[in-house]
Amino acid sequence: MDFDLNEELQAIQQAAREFAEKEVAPTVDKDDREHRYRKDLVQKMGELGFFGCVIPEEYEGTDSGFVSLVVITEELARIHSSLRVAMNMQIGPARTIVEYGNEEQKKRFVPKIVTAEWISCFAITEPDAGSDVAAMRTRATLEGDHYVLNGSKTWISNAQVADVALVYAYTDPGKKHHGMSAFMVEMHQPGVSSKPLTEKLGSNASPTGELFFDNCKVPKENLIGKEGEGFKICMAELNHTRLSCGAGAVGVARACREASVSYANQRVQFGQKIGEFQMIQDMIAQMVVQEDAARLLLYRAGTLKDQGRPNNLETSIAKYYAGEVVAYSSDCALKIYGAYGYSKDYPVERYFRDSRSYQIVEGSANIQKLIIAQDALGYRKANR
Ligand code: GRA
Repeated sequence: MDFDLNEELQAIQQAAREFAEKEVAPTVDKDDREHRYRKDLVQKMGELGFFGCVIPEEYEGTDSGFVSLVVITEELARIHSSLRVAMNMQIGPARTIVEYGNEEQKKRFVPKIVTAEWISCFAITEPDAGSDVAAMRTRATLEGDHYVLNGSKTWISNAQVADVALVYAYTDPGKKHHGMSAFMVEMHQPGVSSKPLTEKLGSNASPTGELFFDNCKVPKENLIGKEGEGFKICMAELNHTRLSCGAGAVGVARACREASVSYANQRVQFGQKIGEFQMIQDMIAQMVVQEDAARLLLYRAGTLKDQGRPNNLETSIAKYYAGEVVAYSSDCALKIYGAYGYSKDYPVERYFRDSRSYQIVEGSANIQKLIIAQDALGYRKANR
């Protein structure tokens, strides 16, 4: 097994790093403080092909694969975790349409999402349906040549800036999860409205909001897959977005490790660099090992996806572990920086705030553990 990135992946990594360091880093603190969504940067990411990595070339993708998705997302999140979210919002719907949509839908939606001409999002969560996806109440009722969508979604990244959304709703609630369906919904139309959510702990430059559908008409042609396939499609989408979410966690963990190493080599206390104290070394060693292990788990899951092999279990393992790693690393970074870590003068307080999202989004840490443990115990196979 080869643990080095091949030349193509190295070039992609270099391009993503250059973009993040040159174009994102200069304004990252200001963007975070001012809660500024940088559509211009998202569009630049589109131009650079970042959103096309798991999309075939005929739909404006680069088809460089899921490992490249991990590589790109890590580089972005290392500089600004909020931009990691943009990867999922464009790639989640685009890839889902590639996998489950018909030819006409692929041609109509995918190129515009991949190039970021359209900002997109996906809408699963509702006030009473978080981990329990099947508890959603949004309804889509077929009336002639269109569905009528009613309901509301919450905690939706990009809700207030999106042009299109992949929305999950019940077409036949009596059938429970077998009665759920997936739709592409154009956002600039009567019956759709949004509202920003109150201030969050982190991910400040990534907008989050509520979506409301009030007798919103969705053409029949916008049903993705078949009626009743929504739950399966949703799980498949999450299985991909969890990978780049894990990669975002590793990016932030790496930023914590790099900052900690640098500070431990500068800060002098008791007549020596604090890096020379073994208790600091303990933290540095654990940060290095955990970051490395998380990245390898992500590469494994990405490789399985690229090979078209089952990977739900490996993706959940990688996503779960990366979320734990970034929580630990950001905690260590704060301890190593001491009072300066607690101040807004250094980026570690931002890393700390952003890090917390990774144990929550795209299936919480407990949901990943549930998937992993139930597989191990033989109750329910994760890979299907
Ligand atoms: O046997 P069956 O025909 O009834 O089918 C069952 C099962 O086999 C049925 O669904 C099937 N199924 C799947 N099919 C294909 C379950 N998992 C899969 C799969 N991976 N692929 C029902 O199964 P069940 O076990 O009874 O379902 P459940 O109790 O609802 O449990 C499923 C589970 C808990 C794993 C699921 O609901 C889940 O993953 N929940 C977490 C929800 C989540 O991840 N939400 C994320 C929201 S989006 C987000 O966070 C975006 C943030 C933005 C950002 O920062 O990135």
